[in-house]
Amino acid sequence: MEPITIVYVVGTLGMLVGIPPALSLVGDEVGIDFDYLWAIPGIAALMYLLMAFDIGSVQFQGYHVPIPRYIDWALTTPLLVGYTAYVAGASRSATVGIALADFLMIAFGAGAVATGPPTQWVFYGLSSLCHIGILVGLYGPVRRSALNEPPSHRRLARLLLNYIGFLWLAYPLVWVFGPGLQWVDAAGIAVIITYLDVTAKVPFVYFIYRARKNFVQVQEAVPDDDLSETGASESGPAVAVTAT
Ligand code: RET
Repeated sequence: MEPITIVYVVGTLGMLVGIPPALSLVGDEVGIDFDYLWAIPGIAALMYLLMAFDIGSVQFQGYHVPIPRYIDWALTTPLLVGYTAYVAGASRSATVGIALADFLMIAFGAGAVATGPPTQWVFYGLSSLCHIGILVGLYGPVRRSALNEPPSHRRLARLLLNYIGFLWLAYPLVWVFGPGLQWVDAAGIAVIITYLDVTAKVPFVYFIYRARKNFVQVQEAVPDDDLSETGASESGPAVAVTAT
């Protein structure tokens, strides 16, 4: 088995870890809808499996590029930023706008990887502008709307926001030394990206899973008060509503 195959198998297994906690939130009456959270590790697991079998990879400028990686990013990174904005209580338009900017970032990134210099750097610049737009959106309107949320929501929103804000900075950097300048070969890049992808997705799902009880109390019971520290978390939404 080639080393790169092992890397992608490990990536697949890593993503699988995120699926059960996300699935457990489907249909939960938690006042906030996490029904599609499973798609983040789910789509990634599938795409990593394809990469493990080297399905859908192409050579661009003599560089090995797995197309499933870009399909994964195009579908799941809008979900990551979209859910972050949603948890922060951002408006629908802000949430959709930031998810759209994210999709464009990946689309331009695909353009960058498919072309050679100098065009690739134009696409790289456009993609980076979208990335900056996402960061401005997250640290501007999204963070501001989180301030109006109950403390437990606000804490989770801030965690997700900073997690995305910092971790994602690695991607454009890695790209420069990989497909961009080709100083690091595709196998080396595969290791780094797999590590980053699993780190970007699985803990993200877990942070939400870990905070799930807060949503029941805050949404259903006392909207303006933080009861997350009272420990009355086992009652569930129906009881909480009757108690109101
Ligand atoms: C590219 C290259 C062009 C410039 C920029 C990029 C940014 C990519 C990002 C990807 C994030 C991926 C994640 C995957 C999770 O599994 C396309 C690399 C700005 C930010 C979080």
